[in-house]
Amino acid sequence: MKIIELKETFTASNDRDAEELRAYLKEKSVILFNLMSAPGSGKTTLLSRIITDLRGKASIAVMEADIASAVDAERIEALGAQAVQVHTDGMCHMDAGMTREGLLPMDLSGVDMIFLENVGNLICPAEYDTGAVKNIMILSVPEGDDKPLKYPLMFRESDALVITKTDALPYFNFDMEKAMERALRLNPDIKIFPVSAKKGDGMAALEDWLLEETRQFINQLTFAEHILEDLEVSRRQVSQGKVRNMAEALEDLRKRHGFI
Ligand SMILES: Nc1nc2c(ncn2[C@@H]2O[C@H](COP(=O)(O)OP(=O)(O)OP(=O)(O)O)[C@@H](O)[C@H]2O)c(=O)[nH]1
Ligand SMILES: [Mg+2]
Repeated sequence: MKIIELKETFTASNDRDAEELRAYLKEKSVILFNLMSAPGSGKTTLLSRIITDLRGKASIAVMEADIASAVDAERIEALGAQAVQVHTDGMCHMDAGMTREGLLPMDLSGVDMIFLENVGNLICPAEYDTGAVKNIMILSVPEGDDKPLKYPLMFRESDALVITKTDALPYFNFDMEKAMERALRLNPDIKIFPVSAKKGDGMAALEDWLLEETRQFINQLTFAEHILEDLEVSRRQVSQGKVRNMAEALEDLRKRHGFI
Protein backbone atom coordinates (compact mmCIF):
# COMPACT_ATOMS: atom_id res chain seq x y z
CA MET A 1 0.00 0.00 0.00
CA LYS A 2 1.42 3.34 -1.05
CA ILE A 3 0.85 6.07 1.53
CA ILE A 4 1.89 9.58 0.53
CA GLU A 5 2.28 12.35 3.09
CA LEU A 6 1.31 15.64 1.45
CA LYS A 7 1.84 19.27 2.37
CA GLU A 8 -0.36 22.06 1.10
CA THR A 9 1.05 23.36 -2.17
CA PHE A 10 1.66 27.07 -2.07
CA THR A 11 1.65 28.02 -5.70
CA ALA A 12 0.64 31.28 -7.31
CA SER A 13 -2.64 29.96 -8.61
CA ASN A 14 -4.56 26.80 -7.78
CA ASP A 15 -6.79 27.41 -10.81
CA ARG A 16 -3.78 27.37 -13.12
CA ASP A 17 -2.49 24.16 -11.48
CA ALA A 18 -5.94 22.63 -12.00
CA GLU A 19 -5.95 23.50 -15.71
CA GLU A 20 -2.45 22.03 -16.07
CA LEU A 21 -3.61 18.84 -14.38
CA ARG A 22 -6.58 18.53 -16.76
CA ALA A 23 -4.19 18.95 -19.71
CA TYR A 24 -2.00 16.17 -18.23
CA LEU A 25 -5.06 13.90 -17.90
CA LYS A 26 -5.95 14.58 -21.54
CA GLU A 27 -2.46 13.57 -22.54
CA LYS A 28 -2.84 10.34 -20.56
CA SER A 29 -6.39 9.68 -21.89
CA VAL A 30 -7.82 9.20 -18.42
CA ILE A 31 -10.72 10.96 -16.72
CA LEU A 32 -10.59 12.11 -13.09
CA PHE A 33 -13.78 12.26 -10.99
CA ASN A 34 -13.67 14.14 -7.68
CA LEU A 35 -16.00 12.64 -5.06
CA MET A 36 -17.07 15.00 -2.28
CA SER A 37 -19.39 14.55 0.70
CA ALA A 38 -19.75 14.66 4.48
CA PRO A 39 -17.84 12.01 6.47
CA GLY A 40 -19.57 8.64 6.40
CA SER A 41 -22.07 9.47 3.66
CA GLY A 42 -20.97 6.39 1.71
CA LYS A 43 -18.18 7.40 -0.69
CA THR A 44 -16.03 4.27 -0.29
CA THR A 45 -19.08 1.99 -0.36
CA LEU A 46 -20.27 3.65 -3.59
CA LEU A 47 -16.80 3.34 -5.14
CA SER A 48 -16.61 -0.33 -4.17
CA ARG A 49 -19.94 -0.98 -5.89
CA ILE A 50 -18.85 0.94 -9.03
CA ILE A 51 -15.55 -0.97 -9.25
CA THR A 52 -17.35 -4.31 -8.96
CA ASP A 53 -20.13 -3.41 -11.43
CA LEU A 54 -17.82 -1.94 -14.07
CA ARG A 55 -15.35 -4.82 -14.03
CA GLY A 56 -14.59 -5.65 -17.68
CA LYS A 57 -16.11 -2.34 -18.87
CA ALA A 58 -13.64 0.18 -17.42
CA SER A 59 -10.32 0.07 -15.61
CA ILE A 60 -10.57 2.11 -12.39
CA ALA A 61 -7.93 3.50 -10.03
CA VAL A 62 -8.65 5.33 -6.78
CA MET A 63 -6.89 8.04 -4.77
CA GLU A 64 -8.08 8.08 -1.16
CA ALA A 65 -7.51 11.37 0.67
CA ASP A 66 -7.77 11.35 4.45
CA ILE A 67 -6.19 13.04 7.43
CA ALA A 68 -5.06 9.67 8.82
CA SER A 69 -5.20 5.89 8.26
CA ALA A 70 -5.22 3.76 5.12
CA VAL A 71 -8.49 1.92 5.76
CA ASP A 72 -10.30 3.24 2.67
CA ALA A 73 -7.42 2.47 0.28
CA GLU A 74 -7.21 -1.02 1.81
CA ARG A 75 -10.93 -1.56 1.09
CA ILE A 76 -10.37 -0.56 -2.55
CA GLU A 77 -7.24 -2.71 -2.94
CA ALA A 78 -9.11 -5.70 -1.55
CA LEU A 79 -11.34 -5.45 -4.64
CA GLY A 80 -8.28 -5.79 -6.87
CA ALA A 81 -8.23 -2.14 -7.99
CA GLN A 82 -5.20 0.13 -7.89
CA ALA A 83 -5.37 2.45 -4.87
CA VAL A 84 -3.15 5.08 -3.35
CA GLN A 85 -3.71 6.67 0.05
CA VAL A 86 -2.74 10.29 0.58
CA HIS A 87 -2.61 12.06 3.93
CA THR A 88 -3.47 15.76 3.87
CA ASP A 89 -1.36 16.95 6.84
CA GLY A 90 -4.50 17.74 8.82
CA MET A 91 -6.17 19.68 6.01
CA CYS A 92 -9.83 19.19 5.19
CA HIS A 93 -9.50 19.35 1.41
CA MET A 94 -7.34 18.48 -1.61
CA ASP A 95 -6.04 21.13 -4.01
CA ALA A 96 -4.78 20.61 -7.58
CA GLY A 97 -1.08 20.44 -6.61
CA MET A 98 -1.78 17.82 -3.95
CA THR A 99 -3.88 15.80 -6.39
CA ARG A 100 -1.09 15.91 -8.97
CA GLU A 101 1.39 14.69 -6.36
CA GLY A 102 -0.92 11.82 -5.42
CA LEU A 103 -1.17 10.79 -9.08
CA LEU A 104 2.60 10.59 -9.58
CA PRO A 105 3.14 7.11 -8.09
CA MET A 106 0.11 5.68 -9.92
CA ASP A 107 0.48 3.51 -13.00
CA LEU A 108 -2.02 5.11 -15.38
CA SER A 109 -1.36 2.88 -18.38
CA GLY A 110 -4.66 1.28 -19.39
CA VAL A 111 -6.60 3.14 -16.69
CA ASP A 112 -9.84 4.77 -17.93
CA MET A 113 -11.19 6.40 -14.76
CA ILE A 114 -9.53 7.72 -11.62
CA PHE A 115 -11.68 8.58 -8.62
CA LEU A 116 -10.39 10.98 -6.00
CA GLU A 117 -12.24 10.33 -2.75
CA ASN A 118 -11.84 13.77 -1.21
CA VAL A 119 -11.65 14.35 2.55
CA GLY A 120 -15.08 13.91 4.18
CA ASN A 121 -16.31 17.49 4.65
CA LEU A 122 -19.15 19.53 3.12
CA ILE A 123 -17.34 22.88 3.12
CA CYS A 124 -13.61 23.11 2.20
CA PRO A 125 -13.43 20.55 -0.66
CA ALA A 126 -15.95 22.62 -2.65
CA GLU A 127 -13.67 25.67 -2.45
CA TYR A 128 -10.71 24.11 -4.27
CA ASP A 129 -10.53 22.98 -7.90
CA THR A 130 -8.66 19.66 -7.72
CA GLY A 131 -8.05 19.45 -11.46
CA ALA A 132 -10.81 16.85 -11.81
CA VAL A 133 -12.78 16.69 -15.04
CA LYS A 134 -16.09 16.18 -13.20
CA ASN A 135 -17.16 16.81 -9.60
CA ILE A 136 -19.58 14.40 -7.96
CA MET A 137 -21.27 15.15 -4.66
CA ILE A 138 -22.80 12.47 -2.46
CA LEU A 139 -25.66 13.25 -0.10
CA SER A 140 -26.95 10.38 2.00
CA VAL A 141 -30.54 10.06 3.19
CA PRO A 142 -29.70 10.18 6.94
CA GLU A 143 -28.03 13.60 6.47
CA GLY A 144 -31.38 15.22 5.60
CA ASP A 145 -32.99 16.99 2.64
CA ASP A 146 -32.06 20.44 3.99
CA LYS A 147 -28.36 20.16 3.08
CA PRO A 148 -28.64 22.17 -0.19
CA LEU A 149 -29.94 25.06 1.94
CA LYS A 150 -27.05 24.86 4.42
CA TYR A 151 -24.10 23.99 2.16
CA PRO A 152 -24.98 25.51 -1.24
CA LEU A 153 -21.45 25.79 -2.68
CA MET A 154 -20.81 22.06 -3.07
CA PHE A 155 -24.13 21.61 -4.89
CA ARG A 156 -23.22 24.50 -7.19
CA GLU A 157 -19.75 23.15 -7.95
CA SER A 158 -20.87 19.58 -8.72
CA ASP A 159 -21.76 18.08 -12.09
CA ALA A 160 -23.62 15.19 -10.50
CA LEU A 161 -25.38 14.59 -7.19
CA VAL A 162 -25.68 11.04 -5.92
CA ILE A 163 -28.38 10.71 -3.27
CA THR A 164 -27.36 7.52 -1.56
CA LYS A 165 -28.66 5.14 1.14
CA THR A 166 -32.15 5.22 -0.44
CA ASP A 167 -32.74 1.83 1.24
CA ALA A 168 -32.89 3.86 4.49
CA LEU A 169 -35.71 6.15 3.24
CA PRO A 170 -38.40 4.37 5.35
CA TYR A 171 -36.51 5.27 8.54
CA PHE A 172 -35.82 8.98 7.94
CA ASN A 173 -37.87 12.07 7.22
CA PHE A 174 -36.10 12.66 3.93
CA ASP A 175 -38.24 14.26 1.22
CA MET A 176 -36.61 13.17 -2.08
CA GLU A 177 -38.57 15.64 -4.19
CA LYS A 178 -37.66 18.54 -1.92
CA ALA A 179 -33.97 17.56 -1.91
CA MET A 180 -33.89 17.37 -5.71
CA GLU A 181 -35.77 20.62 -6.16
CA ARG A 182 -33.41 22.43 -3.75
CA ALA A 183 -30.32 21.07 -5.52
CA LEU A 184 -31.71 21.98 -8.95
CA ARG A 185 -32.55 25.49 -7.80
CA LEU A 186 -28.85 25.97 -6.93
CA ASN A 187 -27.59 24.20 -10.04
CA PRO A 188 -30.11 23.58 -12.85
CA ASP A 189 -27.57 21.48 -14.80
CA ILE A 190 -26.76 19.03 -12.00
CA LYS A 191 -27.50 15.36 -12.82
CA ILE A 192 -29.19 13.61 -9.90
CA PHE A 193 -28.89 9.87 -9.22
CA PRO A 194 -30.80 8.37 -6.26
CA VAL A 195 -29.04 5.10 -5.37
CA SER A 196 -28.52 2.49 -2.72
CA ALA A 197 -24.89 1.41 -2.91
CA LYS A 198 -25.76 -1.31 -0.42
CA LYS A 199 -28.62 -2.88 -2.43
CA GLY A 200 -27.60 -1.74 -5.93
CA ASP A 201 -30.79 0.25 -6.72
CA GLY A 202 -30.21 3.08 -9.21
CA MET A 203 -26.55 2.19 -9.77
CA ALA A 204 -26.97 1.37 -13.49
CA ALA A 205 -28.02 4.95 -14.38
CA LEU A 206 -25.06 6.39 -12.48
CA GLU A 207 -22.63 3.93 -14.05
CA ASP A 208 -23.97 4.66 -17.55
CA TRP A 209 -23.35 8.36 -16.92
CA LEU A 210 -19.78 7.66 -15.74
CA LEU A 211 -19.06 5.56 -18.83
CA GLU A 212 -20.57 8.18 -21.14
CA GLU A 213 -18.54 11.01 -19.54
CA THR A 214 -15.40 8.90 -19.89
CA ARG A 215 -16.17 8.11 -23.53
CA GLN A 216 -16.83 11.77 -24.32
CA PHE A 217 -13.61 12.92 -22.61
CA ILE A 218 -11.52 10.40 -24.50
CA ASN A 219 -13.27 11.08 -27.84
CA GLN A 220 -12.81 14.79 -27.33
CA LEU A 221 -9.09 14.02 -27.23
CA THR A 222 -9.24 12.07 -30.41
CA PHE A 223 -11.07 14.97 -32.07
CA ALA A 224 -8.52 17.50 -30.78
CA GLU A 225 -5.71 15.23 -31.96
CA HIS A 226 -7.29 15.02 -35.44
CA ILE A 227 -7.34 18.79 -35.69
CA LEU A 228 -3.73 19.11 -34.56
CA GLU A 229 -2.71 16.49 -37.11
CA ASP A 230 -4.63 18.30 -39.88
CA LEU A 231 -2.99 21.58 -38.89
CA GLU A 232 0.42 19.96 -39.20
CA VAL A 233 -0.51 18.58 -42.65
CA SER A 234 -1.72 22.06 -43.73
CA ARG A 235 1.50 23.67 -42.51
CA ARG A 236 3.51 21.15 -44.54
CA GLN A 237 1.35 21.72 -47.63
CA VAL A 238 1.91 25.47 -47.38
CA SER A 239 5.66 25.03 -47.02
CA GLN A 240 5.67 22.66 -50.04
CA GLY A 241 3.64 25.17 -52.05
CA LYS A 242 0.67 22.77 -52.45
CA VAL A 243 -1.68 25.28 -50.83
CA ARG A 244 -1.25 28.99 -51.46
CA ASN A 245 -1.20 30.20 -47.85
CA MET A 246 -2.18 29.26 -44.29
CA ALA A 247 -5.42 31.28 -44.46
CA GLU A 248 -6.58 29.07 -47.33
CA ALA A 249 -5.53 25.93 -45.45
CA LEU A 250 -7.43 27.09 -42.33
CA GLU A 251 -10.53 27.82 -44.40
CA ASP A 252 -10.39 24.24 -45.65
CA LEU A 253 -10.04 22.95 -42.06
CA ARG A 254 -12.97 25.14 -40.93
CA LYS A 255 -15.18 23.58 -43.60
CA ARG A 256 -14.14 20.05 -42.68
CA HIS A 257 -14.40 20.37 -38.89
CA GLY A 258 -17.11 23.01 -38.67
CA PHE A 259 -15.08 25.50 -36.61
CA ILE A 260 -11.69 27.25 -36.04
N1 LIG B 1 -27.99 1.45 4.50
C1 LIG B 1 -26.96 1.86 3.75
N2 LIG B 1 -25.78 2.07 4.36
C2 LIG B 1 -24.75 2.48 3.59
C3 LIG B 1 -24.87 2.70 2.18
N3 LIG B 1 -23.67 3.13 1.71
C4 LIG B 1 -22.84 3.19 2.78
N4 LIG B 1 -23.48 2.77 3.90
C5 LIG B 1 -22.91 2.68 5.27
O1 LIG B 1 -22.49 3.99 5.67
C6 LIG B 1 -21.32 3.89 6.50
C7 LIG B 1 -20.21 4.78 5.94
O2 LIG B 1 -19.86 4.33 4.64
P1 LIG B 1 -18.48 4.69 3.92
O3 LIG B 1 -18.58 4.16 2.54
O4 LIG B 1 -17.33 4.26 4.75
O5 LIG B 1 -18.57 6.27 3.93
P2 LIG B 1 -17.44 7.34 3.49
O6 LIG B 1 -18.16 8.51 2.93
O7 LIG B 1 -16.47 6.68 2.62
O8 LIG B 1 -16.78 7.72 4.89
P3 LIG B 1 -15.44 8.62 5.12
O9 LIG B 1 -14.42 8.16 4.14
O10 LIG B 1 -15.07 8.30 6.53
O11 LIG B 1 -15.85 10.04 4.94
C8 LIG B 1 -20.94 2.42 6.52
O12 LIG B 1 -21.46 1.84 7.71
C9 LIG B 1 -21.65 1.84 5.30
O13 LIG B 1 -21.96 0.48 5.41
C10 LIG B 1 -26.15 2.44 1.57
O14 LIG B 1 -26.37 2.60 0.37
N5 LIG B 1 -27.15 2.05 2.41
MG1 LIG C 1 -14.37 6.66 2.75
